[in-house]
Amino acid sequence: MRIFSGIRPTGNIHIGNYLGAVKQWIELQEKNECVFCIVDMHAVTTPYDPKEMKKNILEAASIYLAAGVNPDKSIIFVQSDVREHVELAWLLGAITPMGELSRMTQFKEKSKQHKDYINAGLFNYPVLMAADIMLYKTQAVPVGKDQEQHVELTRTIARKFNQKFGQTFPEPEAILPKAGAKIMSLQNPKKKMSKTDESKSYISLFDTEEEIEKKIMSATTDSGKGVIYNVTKKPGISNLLTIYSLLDGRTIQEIEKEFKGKGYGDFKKSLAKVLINYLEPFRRKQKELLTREVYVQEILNKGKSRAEVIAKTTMQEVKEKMGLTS
Ligand code: AQP
Repeated sequence: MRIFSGIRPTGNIHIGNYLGAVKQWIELQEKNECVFCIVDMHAVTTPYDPKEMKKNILEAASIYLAAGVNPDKSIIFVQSDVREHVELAWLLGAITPMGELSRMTQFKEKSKQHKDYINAGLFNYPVLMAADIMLYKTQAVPVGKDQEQHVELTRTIARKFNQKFGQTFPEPEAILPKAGAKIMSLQNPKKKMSKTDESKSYISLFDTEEEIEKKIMSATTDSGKGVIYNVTKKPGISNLLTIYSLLDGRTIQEIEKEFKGKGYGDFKKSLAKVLINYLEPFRRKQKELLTREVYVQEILNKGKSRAEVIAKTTMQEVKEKMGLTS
């Protein structure tokens, strides 16, 4: 299968991004042809600092590598390096119904989050995402829950294109992890963990031991006692239990049993330890990779060349089918 997925270089990649998306990539790359993109053109649709962009892109690339993406197997590249993404997005925009775009939850949420930055790019971002996916004739897209609706829209766009211009694109499926598809904010467990939120609401893959401890100890918990999984009554503790179980490998029930009769404090201290140990190799590899900028850049250059071969072939076909000169 051809797989495509990406992350916006908008800052510190957190355990939500890891558990929702990246962790799946590592398993999928073993048996599939994977294309992993750093989607910088999506990052400009919400407030950002241009001076930070290059750093964030290199950091994202080093995170992919530190997490275990194998550049000899998978294609790793930067979206803006392959111009066909934008070209295809424009053409797909012409067959995307406005009504479908208006329904997108991410647009509504991000418009609320950035009230002074509601732009047409943010509204159109699902069309660019569809182009990212379709350019590689992708069959499956490993993502977190928040992106499921965009993959569904991509299927609609692919179907419309095929009906109008002849069979060209597969209708891609979203692959969601069984658990961890929506890790919630540490400060507000009713909201998803997000890298553009305040730093104490997420655990970055590269937080120091002290930062992890502080963030977990100050995470919002629920009234009452008992380390019990109940998303409706105890959303805070349930979110922490999900993270604990995914990193520690034990089931939620086993962890509940261990903390029976104990308080939130004991549970949080233990979770902080689990996180510190789990993330230690990331911190180490990331530190090393950040001193090897040339090596990381070479991987991105190679990825660009490999991605371009596929992208150019698809664009040629699309233009021919749409009656445009190529
Ligand atoms: N909280 C989450 N739980 C599980 N998966 C998540 N993802 C994001 N948040 C969670 C998944 O991570 C991948 C990359 O996401 P993105 O960088 O493209 O942007 P996003 O979905 O908007 O993620 P953030 O962290 O909330 O970033 P900002 O703050 O920049 O908007 C996707 O597969 C996503 O589903």
